[in-house]
Amino acid sequence: MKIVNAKVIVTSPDRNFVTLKIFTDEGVYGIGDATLNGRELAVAAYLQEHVIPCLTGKDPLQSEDIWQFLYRGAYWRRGPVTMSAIAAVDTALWDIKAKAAGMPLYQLLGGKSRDSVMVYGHANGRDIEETADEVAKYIELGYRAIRAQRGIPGLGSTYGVSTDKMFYEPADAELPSENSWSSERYLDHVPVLFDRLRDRFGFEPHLLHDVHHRLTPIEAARLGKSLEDYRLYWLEDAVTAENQEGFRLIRQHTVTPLAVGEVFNTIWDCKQLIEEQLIDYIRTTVAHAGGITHLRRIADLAALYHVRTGCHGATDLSPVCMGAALHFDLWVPNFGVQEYMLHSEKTEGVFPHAYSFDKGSMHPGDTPGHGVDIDEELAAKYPYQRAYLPVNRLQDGTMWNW
Ligand code: GCO
Ligand code: MG
Repeated sequence: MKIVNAKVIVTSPDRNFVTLKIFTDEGVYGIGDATLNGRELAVAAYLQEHVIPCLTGKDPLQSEDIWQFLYRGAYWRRGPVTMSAIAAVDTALWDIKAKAAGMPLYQLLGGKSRDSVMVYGHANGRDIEETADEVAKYIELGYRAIRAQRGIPGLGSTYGVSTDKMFYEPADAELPSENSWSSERYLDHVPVLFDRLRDRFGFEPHLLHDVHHRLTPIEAARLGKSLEDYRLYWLEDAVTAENQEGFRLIRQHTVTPLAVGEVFNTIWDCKQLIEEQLIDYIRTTVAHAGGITHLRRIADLAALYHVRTGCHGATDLSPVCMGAALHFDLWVPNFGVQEYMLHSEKTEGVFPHAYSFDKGSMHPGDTPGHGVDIDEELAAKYPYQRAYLPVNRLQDGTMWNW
């Protein structure tokens, strides 16, 4: 089998997505997600100008060699743009391989390790009661794991709190909008939310919370400690993680489980975190961490150190990434949970898929490949729209982490 051609499809059915489609001489094609929120066209150009010319003529079944060729061969290693591009190629090649074998992708990874995949949804509200009512809705829908975020009094807007509850979309403006932040206010208000949620819902539902990189290690340690009684499933992105050692300090002070990694792109970004058992869940996913080939490598390292997976699954990961991630989740022995944010109806129309949701769990489906396709005619109706994630400032105007 030979790769004869590949193309990049940029479409914006309510939000931007970049999709790579690889064609073979046997008529089988594969697709991969290359979406990098707010930087979409950089990955599209990387693929178009620097990757696609190298693919023609290669055997698509040699996905490992192609991965190494693109990673080692670029000389310039790692980075979100490069790794998203490599991920898209890798996902498309696994799609081709599984289609050629006539099997769902999870069978090629080693078959299923569970019947279905537990997912968590996002409940958010401007205040405690609104968030609690949202949690109740998710419980009614059958979710067993729910992330809860609340607005913080005195702050105009807060990460994770949307106007349209079920479709949270942070890339909300043509140029970055500005949020304001106070760690002091936040630290005072979050424990009260979880106190209320445990009081109303008991300890049966798994509750999660995302700090979105806002705290320093000592502040995160304090938050983790003050949440211990509410037994969170995880506390996510408590601090920025360029400095992996920062987690050591948090770990020394709290038994609240820690998750991190949605912005990581390689095993090198989490090596120390995993080997020193500074985290409990690794959030890397297919589209941003080098595809199935590399994600599997991260998961295998994590398994040695009791770290479980919790793949990122926000709306800026396309259904192609979601489908591929669900195959990975169904197989991976050290699975924890999968994030699932609903895509809009328009997005669902552009990306027909075999995966399905039932009572808080998902299944990737059994069609050959990863089971997600792209309707190119429909995709063409939604041209790219520039959209940025917000930026964040402290109340005195200092730039902070969004
Ligand atoms: C999450 C994430 C997202 C990110 C988004 C950025 O936990 O789902 O934090 O909401 O903010 O993916 O592109
Ligand atoms: Mg997050």
